[in-house]
Amino acid sequence: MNAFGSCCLTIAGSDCGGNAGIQADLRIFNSYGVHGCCVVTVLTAQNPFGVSGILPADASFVGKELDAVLGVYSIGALKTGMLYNASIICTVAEKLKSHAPIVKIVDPVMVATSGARLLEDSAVATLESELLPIADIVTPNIPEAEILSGIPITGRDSLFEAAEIIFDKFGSKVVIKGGHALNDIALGEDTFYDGEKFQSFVLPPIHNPASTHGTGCSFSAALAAEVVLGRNLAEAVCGAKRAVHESIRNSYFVGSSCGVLAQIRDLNKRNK
Ligand code: PXL
Repeated sequence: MNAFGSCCLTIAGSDCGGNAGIQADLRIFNSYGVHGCCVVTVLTAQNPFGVSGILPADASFVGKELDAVLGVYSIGALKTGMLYNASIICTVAEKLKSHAPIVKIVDPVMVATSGARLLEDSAVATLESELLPIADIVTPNIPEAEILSGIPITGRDSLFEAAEIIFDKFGSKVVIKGGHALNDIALGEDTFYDGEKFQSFVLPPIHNPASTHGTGCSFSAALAAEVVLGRNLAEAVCGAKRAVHESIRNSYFVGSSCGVLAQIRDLNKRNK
């Protein structure tokens, strides 16, 4: 940490329901006691049952937001979430290229749990060619890992192979989030590959949580906060997993059938 202290940046979409996107990210940064800057890429109209509208910002405006924060705030780590289209991805990648010391976590957000497309089909190639090569770590779920690696994941062997392919293709470390049980992979088992070895992280399953919407966003935001607090990537994956697990375990209802992840106080203290 430098003399000014470090903060985190999220480059992501807004979820008006407050479950996912920048709202989830800022909630997590706050839980860690870390200041969060937020570059908004798109507005979404949504609730836990579906996305009814998507309004992307002009890529040039996303560039202005980035110019306003990069170099002024002491950003130690950033995460990208919903980027939606190729021009926003190109702008983000171009601006970040000259900020090599910032640890870059790319959450390759493609499809919402509800099935809504959060990345245009045509933008997947741009994500691969422009942004992933400058990522320090990429955090796909299993369907996203299948797309990035180009192979189907049916169990542990193919999961490990997909992680290796992603590392070899983009040169970034990988954590594949296992939100679903799959043959010999446990429910919620996360797999971290740093180019040399695999580490699996498993916590006890949580039955009937009030909500899991926003857990992917929360995980990558927690990774950024853990990194800014001085943890290496393997420690950060472990800490972020525990943080998200606690949020799910304490999730609660704020409307009829409308669950939200819990805000956990003092995650930084818990992880010391
Ligand atoms: O969980 C992926 C995600 C990311 N960002 C935004 C979202 C979602 C899922 O709905 O709405 C803004």
